[in-house]
Formats: sequence, structure tokens, C-alpha cells
Amino acid sequence: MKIYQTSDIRNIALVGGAKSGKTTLAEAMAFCGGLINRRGSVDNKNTISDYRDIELDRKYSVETTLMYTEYGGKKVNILDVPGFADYQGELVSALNVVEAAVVVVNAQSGVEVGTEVANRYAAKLDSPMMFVINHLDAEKANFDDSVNQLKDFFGGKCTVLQFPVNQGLGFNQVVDIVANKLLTFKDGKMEMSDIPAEHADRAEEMRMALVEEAASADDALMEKYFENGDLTAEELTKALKLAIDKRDLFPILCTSAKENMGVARLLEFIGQNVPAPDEVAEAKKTKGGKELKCNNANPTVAFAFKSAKDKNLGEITYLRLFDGELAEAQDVVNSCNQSKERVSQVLVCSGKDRQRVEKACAGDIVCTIKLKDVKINQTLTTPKNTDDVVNEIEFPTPVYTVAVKAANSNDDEKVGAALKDLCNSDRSLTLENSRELRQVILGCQGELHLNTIKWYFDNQYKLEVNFTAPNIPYRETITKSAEAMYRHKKQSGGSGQFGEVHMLVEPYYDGMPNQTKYPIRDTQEYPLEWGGKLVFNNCIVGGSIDARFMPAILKGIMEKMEQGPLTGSYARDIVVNIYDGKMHPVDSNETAFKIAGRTAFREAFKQAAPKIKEPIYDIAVTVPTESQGGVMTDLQGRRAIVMGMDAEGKYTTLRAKAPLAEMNRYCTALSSLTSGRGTFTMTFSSYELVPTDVQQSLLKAYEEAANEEE
Ligand SMILES: Nc1nc2c(ncn2[C@@H]2O[C@H](COP(=O)(O)OP(=O)(O)OP(=O)(O)O)[C@@H](O)[C@H]2O)c(=O)[nH]1
Ligand SMILES: [Mg+2]
Repeated sequence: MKIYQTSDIRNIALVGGAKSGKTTLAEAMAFCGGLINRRGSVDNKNTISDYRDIELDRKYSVETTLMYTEYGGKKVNILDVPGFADYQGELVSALNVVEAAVVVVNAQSGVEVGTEVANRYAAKLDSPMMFVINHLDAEKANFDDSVNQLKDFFGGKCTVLQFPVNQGLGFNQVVDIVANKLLTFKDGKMEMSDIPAEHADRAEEMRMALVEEAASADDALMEKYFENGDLTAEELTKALKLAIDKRDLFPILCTSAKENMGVARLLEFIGQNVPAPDEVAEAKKTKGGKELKCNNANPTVAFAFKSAKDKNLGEITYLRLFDGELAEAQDVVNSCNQSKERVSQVLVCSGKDRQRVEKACAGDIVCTIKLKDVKINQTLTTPKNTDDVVNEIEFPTPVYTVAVKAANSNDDEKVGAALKDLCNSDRSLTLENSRELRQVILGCQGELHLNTIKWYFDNQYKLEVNFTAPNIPYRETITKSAEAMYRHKKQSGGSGQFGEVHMLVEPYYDGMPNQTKYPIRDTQEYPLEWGGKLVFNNCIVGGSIDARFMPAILKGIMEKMEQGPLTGSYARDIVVNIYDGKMHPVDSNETAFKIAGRTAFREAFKQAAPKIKEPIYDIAVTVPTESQGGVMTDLQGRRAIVMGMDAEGKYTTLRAKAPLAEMNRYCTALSSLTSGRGTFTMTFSSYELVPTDVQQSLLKAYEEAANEEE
């Protein structure tokens, strides 16, 4: 296997709408490079890229595949990214390690959700971007509509470099503005000829506009353009490359991936116009701000952006070399935790096939196996440059959460291990073992993502697992003062138990005055782990309860605070005044006072107009302006209060406060209200009292559950 020099490497990610043809295009690219002599198809389940069991089953991509092709002496590393928005974790990681995003657009549908999501991340990461209008052979292909939509959504930087002459059935020709030729595709070959008269004027007009736009990327070229009124082909290529790298221009090219038309020319274009790893205007930086120049002479900086488990090989770690070379048998250091690792093999990937190479040059993307413990987002360096830590990929936070439980408790451990595995290779998943909710909570990117997890449990791990809505972390509190007492008395055989506690409970709020009915001798304020406070006042006079029993009483109260009297949720914001009690000279002990404290507290709590509080979240929902009405109505149905809205371009962001209890599966509802185009974020705001009817139904549900348990 050949070793490619940095200047001959191009790294691209194929991104964009679901089913726009990325995997088919990747296959055609491999074919054009002579890596395969027959093109597979997604429908025939024999592509290089969609090789995983789940992908063969579903006939769409689920994970990013690393593959490569060679064209014009350049190695093009291709990351074929799944298009469904639920897999955007894969999209983000891919865009973090390539020099350009190639956004594939289905000419029959124009700009889709996936096109927008890809654009959003490319913009955020400042990644150069080009569009490929695919499916041009399809009957309903509409190039002009697609271009208009691209310009409408992503602005005037979208620039046509090729247009089809005969789109739809029988498609086989495009006019190429940069080459200034007509391209005809026949039997897998491309012929170039002069642009026919009927298209010449349009082509020339577009070429001149392109020349002017591209020239503006560089002062020297602009001067040449002013002098000569044109640029040579060489100058135009240079100008284009600069403009693309600076995100001043987003080229639009044409293909039919299925018929392998335009693909070779696209590869040639990538080779000429996407910067090599050491040519980028903005080099990747380490956390310390050092620029990584992709120079073989520098020490190794290899960044793990993906990991996967293989049945036979174990963990496969995918690495992007941001600096220096990586060689077989090289000793490296995981600069995130200083642990030593050895790279036993450097492997070049072509989907599931891997080939060993002696070494890879700076800028290349490879994989390795058998590392001890290297996770996504960690950096491998030489022992000399362990300060070089590459900035982490910011994975999307979950928008959909479910509680996960093994159907059979014997499988608890296996399910736990499987979940950990899944979260290790997919960082857009999160896992939390919630003590409060007594549930394991899995966070993911939506219904389809969850469905994928279910598939793995059914087919790969073969474990039966239940997925349910997460419990809501309610809180309990009181709204008026009340008094109660409890005497715990037990006589069994020899020694007995005796403790009597009288207390006054009050609702706590910041800055409240002390009650004056019982003089306070000592006061303790406890901020609670779960939010809010407990104030514990000792108002005992005349030694009716010994000070040494006070901690036991407090402990009893805390136990009840942890499992509130109404629904077993945490209680908060309460003042307890212990003002009287009784002891027995022999039978009083800590246990007795703990029980008395706990029970008296429960009784007082129940008489103090107890209320349930629920978590309220600040919600920001961004939706296409035309679906704003429906989204608003839906939010109101969820007891949300709309706080305001801002319009930006085609989108409106609604800001609202909504109870968490009403937001279960919101991402699914929003998706159907906005045809998948809406996005939202949620952050905790406060705890507020629930409406009376909600409280009634919660109490009833708790009672029923308690009865069932009995
Ligand atoms: N007619 C036509 N069909 C195409 C073309 N490209 C892809 N297809 C078909 O479109 C469907 C989806 O193609 P894929 O290559 O799986 O699309 P994708 O973008 O990889 O899909 P995801 O990975 O799920 O986002 C398949 O049935 C392909 O055969 C094309 O240029 N023309
Ligand atoms: Mg695909």
C-alpha cells in the first residue's frame, strides 16, 4: 500500500439530506479511483460504506464510514456520514476532522432538513463547503429549483460551476463553467467538447460572474482581473481554491451517483480545489492555542474522533493526524491522561476492509486497533509533546430521554455494560444513573436514534430491555404552618424504646422572619442536595428533650424529606421548630427519637397544606416561521407560557417556560409539526407549584402504585 504525502491528501465528508445519495456517491468515487471494479448499491446491500448489519437491514447509513479513493495521484479520504438528523453526532465528529464538507442534495427535493443541519454545523465549525446536486437522472430532477433553494437558504455564496443540459431520464450532459466545456458521460467515461451554441451565452455569463467573484478572494488576482478583464484557467483555479477555503464561495456541481456521471470530474475538482491538510487558511489549534501545521517533521498529534467495536478485533480507534507522522509500532502517550500506548498497526480503511501501512503522513485519516484505553476526543502524542491536546468535539446534547431497564433483572449487568459500550462509540448519547428517579436515564437525539439502540439490543446484544418515560423529579413542600406531635413507645422484653417530639413546621422562604411563638435557642440551616433548604430550630426549654437526641430527630426528618410524605419525592423549603417532647430515663435512645421525629414531621407536613412542585424549564424552539402558529398552539397545550419570540431569516425562535412533565417526547411532536425542521433547547429554570388537578392525579397515581407494591 502506497504512502501518500500530505500535499496529496484531501479529506472530505459527504454530508446532507437523508437518502440524497452520499453512500452511492462514495461507492462511485471508489470505483472511479479503481479501488473496486464493480459498483455496489445500497439496495443490493453491497456497498463499501453501508456494511454494518443494521445498515444492511435498514438500507440507510447509521454510522460514518471512513474510506478512500485515489484520483489524479491524490488520496481522497471520504467520510460517508449518515443523513438522518438523529445521527448528527456522526456529522459533527466528521466535520471536525476534514478540510471540506461536500453537501449532497437530491435534485428532486432540493434543500431538506439534512441539508440545513449540515450547513448549520459547517458554518459553526467554519468548514469550507460545496454542494453536489445529485439524482440528476431522476425523472423529477429539478436543478434550477434546487439551486434557487440553496441560494435562498444559504445565500449568494452558492455558485453554480456546472449545470445540466438534459436533466431527468436520459441525463448525460453538463456544462462545466470552470473547464469551459460540455461534459458528456457515456459508458462510464467522460468526453469534453465545446459548449454548444444554445448554452454558450449562459455559460459565458456565469463564467464571468464566477471569475469576478473568485478573484475577490485575493488582491493580486483581483488586480490581474482588472488588468485583463479575465483570469487564465490556472489563475481561476487558484482563486477558486482560496475563495472556497475562506468560505467566500460554495461551489455547486452536478452528478448522478447512481449512473456514475460527473463523479470523476467531482473528484478532480476536489483534488484541485479542496486545500491539502497543510494548506488550510486556519490551522487546527490545540487547547493551549498552538497551531497544528500538518508537518511530517513535527511530533505526532493524532486525534481520536471515532471508535467502534469489532467482533474479532475489539476496539477500533479512528485517528486524524493533525501533526506529524504515525508509524507502526510507535510508542505514544494519551495526552489527556498521560497513559502510555503503543500503536501496533496503522491501518488504511475502506469501509470494513483495512490495510496495513508502515506509516501515515501528517493530515491523513487512519485507524488502529488494540489500544489500551483511548476514547473519542482524546489525543495521542509523542512523549515530547504531551501538552498538545486537540480541542474536543462538541457533541450535540440529547433532546430525548428514556428510562432503560432490563426486562429480566438477571440481565441488569449485561444491559449496563451494553449501554456503556454504546455510549463509548456514540458520544451523542448520554447515560445517567439517577438516584433520585431510581432509574437509568438514556439521552439520545430522537425517536430514530432510540430505535437504533433498540435494534442493537434486539439483534446484537440479544437482550430484552424496557424503555419507559423517565420519572419527573417532583418536589414537595408546605404552604402554611402546622403543629404535630408523636410519641414512639415500644415495650419488647427487656429494654424498650421511648421518644416524644412536638414540632411546628413552616414554609421557608429567603429572608423570612423567625417565628416568635417558641423562643429559638439554636438554629441550623441545611442547603439540600436536591435544591431548597431545611431550617432546623431547637426551641426546647426546661430540658424536655436532651440536646444529644437532637441529631437523631433531625436524621428522622431528613429521611422523610428524602422520601416526601405525598409522593415519595424530595421535600424542600421547610422550617422545623422542635418545641417540646418527653424522655424516659431508661428507654429513650437515638432510634426512638429518630422514629418520633420522622413520624411527627410526616403528620405536621400533611396538615401544613402540602403541595407538589414541578420542574419548569426554559425552552427555546426554533422553527420555520410558517409553522410557528402550530408550534405555539402545541406549546400552550403543554401548559407552557410563551415569553417572547425573535425572527431571524426564515426562522422564528419562540421562548417559553414549560413544565418538564409535559415535554416528554417533545422532539417527536416538534418534528411532525415542522417536517423535521424545528430544533429546541431546554434548560432548567425553577420549581413551581403544580395546578390542583395535576396534584390530585399525582397523589392518586402514587397511592395506586403504593397499593400495587403492597
Ligand atoms: N436515480 C438515482 N438514484 C440515486 C442516486 N444516488 C442515489 N440514489 C438512490 O437513492 C437511494 C439512497 O441512496 P444512498 O446512497 O443510500 O443515500 P444516502 O445519502 O447515503 O442515505 P443516508 O445515508 O441514509 O443519508 C438509493 O436507493 C440509491 O440507489 C442518483 O444519482 N440517481
Ligand atoms: Mg448513506
